Amino acid sequence: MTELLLKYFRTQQKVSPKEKRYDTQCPFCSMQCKMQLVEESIVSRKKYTVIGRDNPTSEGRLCIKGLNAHQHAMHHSRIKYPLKKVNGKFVQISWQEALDCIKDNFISIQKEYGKNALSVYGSASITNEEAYLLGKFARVALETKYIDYNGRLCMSAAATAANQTFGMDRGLTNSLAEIPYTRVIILAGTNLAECQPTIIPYFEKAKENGAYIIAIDPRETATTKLADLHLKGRPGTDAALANGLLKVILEENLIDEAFIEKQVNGFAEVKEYISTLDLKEIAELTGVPLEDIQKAGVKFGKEESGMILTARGIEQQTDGTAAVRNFLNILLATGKIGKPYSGYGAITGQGNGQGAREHGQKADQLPGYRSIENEEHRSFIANIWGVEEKELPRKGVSAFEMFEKTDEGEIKGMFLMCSNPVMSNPDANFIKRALGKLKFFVVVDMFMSETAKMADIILPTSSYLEDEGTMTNLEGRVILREASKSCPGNVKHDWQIICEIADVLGKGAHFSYEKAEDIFNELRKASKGGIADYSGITYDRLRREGGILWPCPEEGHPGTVRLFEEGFATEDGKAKMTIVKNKPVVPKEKVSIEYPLYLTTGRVMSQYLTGVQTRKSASLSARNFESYIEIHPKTAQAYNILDNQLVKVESKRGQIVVRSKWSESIRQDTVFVPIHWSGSQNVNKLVGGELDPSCRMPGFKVSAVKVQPFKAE
Ligand SMILES: Nc1nc2c(c(=O)[nH]1)N[C@H]1C(S)=C(S)[C@@H](COP(=O)(O)OP(=O)(O)OC[C@H]3O[C@@H](n4cnc5c(=O)[nH]c(N)nc54)[C@H](O)[C@@H]3O)O[C@H]1N2
Ligand SMILES: Nc1nc2c(c(=O)[nH]1)N[C@H]1C(S)=C(S)[C@@H](COP(=O)(O)OP(=O)(O)OC[C@H]3O[C@@H](n4cnc5c(=O)[nH]c(N)nc54)[C@H](O)[C@@H]3O)O[C@H]1N2
Ligand code: SF4
Ligand SMILES: [Mo]
Repeated sequence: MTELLLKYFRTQQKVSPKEKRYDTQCPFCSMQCKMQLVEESIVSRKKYTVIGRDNPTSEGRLCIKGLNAHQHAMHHSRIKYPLKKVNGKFVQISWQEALDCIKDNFISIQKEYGKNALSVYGSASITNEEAYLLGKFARVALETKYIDYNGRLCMSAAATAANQTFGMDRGLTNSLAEIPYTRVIILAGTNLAECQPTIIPYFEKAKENGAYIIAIDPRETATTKLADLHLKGRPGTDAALANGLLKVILEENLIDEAFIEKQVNGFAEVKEYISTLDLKEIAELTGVPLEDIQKAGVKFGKEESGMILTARGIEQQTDGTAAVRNFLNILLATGKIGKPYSGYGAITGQGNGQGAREHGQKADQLPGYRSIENEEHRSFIANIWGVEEKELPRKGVSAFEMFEKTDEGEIKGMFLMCSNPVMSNPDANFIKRALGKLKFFVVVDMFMSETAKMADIILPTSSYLEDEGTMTNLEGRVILREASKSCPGNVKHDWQIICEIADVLGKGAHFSYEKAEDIFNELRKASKGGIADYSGITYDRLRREGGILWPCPEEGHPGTVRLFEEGFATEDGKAKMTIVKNKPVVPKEKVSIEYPLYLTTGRVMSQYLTGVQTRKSASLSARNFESYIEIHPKTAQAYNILDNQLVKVESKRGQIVVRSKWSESIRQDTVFVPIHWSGSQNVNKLVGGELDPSCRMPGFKVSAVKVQPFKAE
């Protein structure tokens, strides 16, 4: 009998495995690496293999997160049916029940408290079609001014700085293909080796070709190891450091006078201001040795081509916009933009961090990077949406400020799609309190995130394997994510969910689409003539050409690879330099006797953002399964903290408990905690809610904390 069974199984195994292949893109970072998931059915088991697919950006490479992304998408804890909280517990309900409940609550809240009592919180991990639709949903279906999204915590400083300086914001002014040929690169507050790992070969090639790399980071990271010079500055002092670099460039006369004359406004004022600064003071303030500031300034100024790339290290500050503008001042003074192998890049974070900031999820924005306060823009979009211009709401407030409005009682209901603000916003204890005051809270997610737990209704959504649509990667390249796997259970796509709610609210006529492509075709019209013009891009072209860099105003237009070759996007075609003071307008939290250390926060390679997805992956969690505090051994010893010991970390706002990781590679006055773990390890319990006055970015990268060994009470 056993023999027979064994024989049966052997023959079964020999049967050629049934194989399915799904084309898609990684759901995580802005590289948007193209991939294929191969599903083999072997007896009762399914085996998954992931293959990188060639494309102009990641060139077929994948990192550890992409290789394991399917583990969360296939995870048993995916929410597959709508859920409603009844007496504190979630129960499964039908879509009809969920939609009716949302309709009743939304209508009664707006009747009692007015249209703006409802709010929408969006995301840069959804497709362009969905981001566009969510903006339209807030303005047309809910008629509320309150919409913003998680990109506010991510790209807002760089975007505002680029808009103010160049008149437009596209993350990279050049394609990645130019990086290998540039002569000098400044990496300011970016850890791309861990955060966009498949980008690294571009920098390795640049190094092979002799490029000099300067990294600015208070820690040594996989990225700073690529650098020839590491400026290990004190957190939050990057604006001053940039002034130092510019001072060296001016003193050594390494400026491009012809370029400044033709293309730049404000140079004389900036030069005048810089002449009043003292390099020694800057060295002291930043903690970067004077010789290194001089070396970096001379190197950047002297080379004939150069690029500056910034990321959240310098941007997630209460002077993030100013800090970026100051680095742009360096580019402009040296004429290193708008020509081959020279330019700027804000390394975009989320998968659709670029596209999702262009088409109307921002509080003050309409599609195509239009302004909701500009009469012409309003009329143009109102016309496309089939509503009256005067019916469109005006601008609302930023992401964190929406929670302040919730806490104050002005916002009573929220529709949240694809974000986990209980973990990702500053002052997590406050966010939880504010969300607790909502009368009605709807969350659209794949999982029971820390935020979803607080919802009244959870709507289950599709993953990157199931949901087709376009994403715009860090280069500004619009690409089509082909996703064809069928949805599990009763899951629907984000765009379908938006349309169905609009329909029960009586606005179905404005939200009638059969497929994502229909929404894209409307987005194309809505973006026409705007800064982020997608009107020449079609799904057919994306399939044929593999991706198109915007602006692309005509179907015959090839897309725009390098920006600003013929001047800037400002009225007079000139870029604007501006004076940036060493000390920010909104003072950053200072260390004190009570809170003597700077805390900065960020990422590790194997985990993604609030970890809701990556913590579900066994392979990724095995690499980093809990949070930690990176601390210099000398600092640790001063506070009696051993290596690998639980540590209580406290700020004025809260406390967390994480394990110590001694490391000589971090500054002695600074500690680092990653952002991916929840509950008592949620680092945002420590971070404050002060915002950059220009872009409303929180200061995630500087808080004052104290540390001590953790003792169970
Ligand atoms: N593995 C992984 N990859 C990701 C993500 C992820 O969660 N995990 N998230 C994605 C997203 S949404 C984003 S926005 C990007 C973020 O990408 P990055 O901005 O590169 O990542 P961070 O780790 O937040 O910060 C970058 C570096 O800034 C340094 N830093 C901290 N404070 C300062 C400072 O005051 N000045 C300077 N100069 N540097 C400072 C940190 O030490 C860190 O090494 O990554 C994307 N890719
Ligand atoms: N202290 C500190 N805080 C930070 C940062 C920092 O550096 N330091 N970085 C900030 C940055 S740059 C960012 S981008 C934010 C991001 O922070 P969040 O906006 O909270 O981002 P995620 O953790 O990606 O949360 C996404 C949620 O949506 C779900 N989800 C995933 N895909 C989909 C989808 O297609 N549709 C729907 N409906 N749901 C989906 C996931 O399961 C998850 O629960 O965090 C910010 N917070
Ligand atoms: S996380 Fe980023 S670099 Fe890694 S595979 Fe995904 S898209 Fe590519
Ligand atoms: Mo981000």
